[in-house]
Amino acid sequence: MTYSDKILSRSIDPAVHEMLARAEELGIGTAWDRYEAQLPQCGFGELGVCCRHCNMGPCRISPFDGEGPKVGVCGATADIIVARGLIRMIAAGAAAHSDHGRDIAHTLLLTAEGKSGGYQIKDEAKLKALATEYGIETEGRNTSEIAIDLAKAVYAEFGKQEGPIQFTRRAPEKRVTLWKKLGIDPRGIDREIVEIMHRTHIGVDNDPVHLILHGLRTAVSDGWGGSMVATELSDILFGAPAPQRSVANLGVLKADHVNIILHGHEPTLSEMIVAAAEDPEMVALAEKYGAKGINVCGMCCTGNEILMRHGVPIAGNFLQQELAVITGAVDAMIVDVQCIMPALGSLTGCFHTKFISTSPKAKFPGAVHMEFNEEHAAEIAKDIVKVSVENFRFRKPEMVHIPDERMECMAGFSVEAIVDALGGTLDPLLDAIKGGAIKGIGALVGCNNIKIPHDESHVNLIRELIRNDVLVVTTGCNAIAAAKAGLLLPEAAAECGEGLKGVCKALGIPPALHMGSCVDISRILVVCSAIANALGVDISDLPAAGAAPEWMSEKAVSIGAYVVASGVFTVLGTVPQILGSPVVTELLTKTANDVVGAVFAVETDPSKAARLMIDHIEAKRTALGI
Ligand code: BF8
Ligand code: SF4
Repeated sequence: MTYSDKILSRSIDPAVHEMLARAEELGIGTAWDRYEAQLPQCGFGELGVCCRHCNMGPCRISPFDGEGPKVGVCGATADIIVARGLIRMIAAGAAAHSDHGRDIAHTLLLTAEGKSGGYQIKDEAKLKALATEYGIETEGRNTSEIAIDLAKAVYAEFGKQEGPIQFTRRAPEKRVTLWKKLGIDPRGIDREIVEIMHRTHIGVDNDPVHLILHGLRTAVSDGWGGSMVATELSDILFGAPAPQRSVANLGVLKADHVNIILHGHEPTLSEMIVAAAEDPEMVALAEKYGAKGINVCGMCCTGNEILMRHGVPIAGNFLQQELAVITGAVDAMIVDVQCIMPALGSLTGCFHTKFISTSPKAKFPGAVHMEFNEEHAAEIAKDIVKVSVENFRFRKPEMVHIPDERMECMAGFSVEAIVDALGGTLDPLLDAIKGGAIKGIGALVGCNNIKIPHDESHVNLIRELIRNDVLVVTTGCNAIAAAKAGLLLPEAAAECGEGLKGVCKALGIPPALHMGSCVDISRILVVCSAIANALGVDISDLPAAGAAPEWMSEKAVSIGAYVVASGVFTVLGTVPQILGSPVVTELLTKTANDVVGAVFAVETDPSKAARLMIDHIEAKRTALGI
């Protein structure tokens, strides 16, 4: 099949090409068409120099020398407006991750109290280890008692007025001392987010550097707080992930099965749906309607969660959500929160697909709302699966078009799993880094962004890094792109430089390790911290670099901010809306180095981005004398 240049320019994924052609054939528009309709996008917005923080505005600052206003009605400059806008993005992103963490803490508490509907504590060893970290007595106490105390202690992190947030103390001592010195050691998670909203109200904090520093403090409360809570407590409830083989891309949908897609973020829902779909009663119902079985597939980060823990196939990443529906084979698209396009409402209206929203926090036009709660989780999950299975009857075979594109992958490299793969300690990894077989670590994360070809930067950047002996750890939509490209297989070692190839072959691991969903970037922080501690240095001294090659969400802004605040140089592959402020741009791309020991770079070309990361890694190696 040959495709138009327009289609080929939108993605590197053949499944996407095929489905975009199908969409054209059906006369259906997608995010790519809506993006084109938006062009040209607002130049003031692109530079971050418009403000709507009060009703004397909207105000906008002219970027042209000598022409147009240089201040808003209140006197806010471009620097103030950009800094305020940026940290409001951090507030939203940190809120999203942390509210997810809060829900998991709530589920753990209900489960420990015997009030949740169907959850169990799967990882008692992790429960005890975390309880000990929190100073909770474990000797002679039963699981529920320990879990109640831990859940309450973790729950309290959100509403705390004074710090520290316990997990921040996992960072190397030097880092914590630096955070304290800079005044960015976070207090309570909610407190920091609220303070961003307060400081960015008209007439409060009008010092761009002071604003950004508080943005970093809030971001740290996300990465080492809310996100880490989400990850760690999910492991207690659902088990710490271990390497699993599975399959990725839209070809995981099956024409002869009921297809259920789980899209969103919180494993509290997806875990229960996966279990309910295995219920013999539901399977029998599917067979009654003529299906061969129930095929549950994931999408986006909740897909990553169930891929890592159960090997559930993953249908795709962010920009594939509409394309999944256009296959005509999805009987239900079940969603909770985050990264779910409202466009799915009208789109599912063109097909038989049931679009089912479940979160008390998130409703969508065109969706059926079946509200989920943890107290009756198993029951509700079964109802949702039943509705999905019953919808199979209405599938129109002539509308079914599933691309024959699927790729094997290996996912589930939690910190515990990495340590296991290394034979019980991180030493072999340290030795490989010191000896130079592995030059360093590249942490690749983040979304898809319609502004650049889907998956192209993700995949090219990973290829370039592994070719240069940089071990890649990946999460979120980057991990899904890697899975589809075959880079999460031990066989991908063939694409590596000689050093990394040898390590992958000896350990039987892929050169890109799938560490989970976006909240699981906290796992990357834990690994970095462990390596830094083993070497007796700070995270900023490590031969490590981060990248968000196709980022788009506010969550990604918070991630970038806490990764840099943790000392990791980070390359952004899409341009942030800050360039209208010389002060903020200079701070984030240059002076931050003197403050937190790391900066951002913006580089849209993946081979140049790889070069920046490799140069950084080489420089850190030299400084460490390795
Ligand atoms: O939390 S990488 S598009 S799905 S925001 Fe969203 Fe971005 Fe994907 Fe996961 Ni993360
Ligand atoms: Fe304009 Fe200032 Fe109001 Fe923003 S806060 S809209 S810059 S007057």
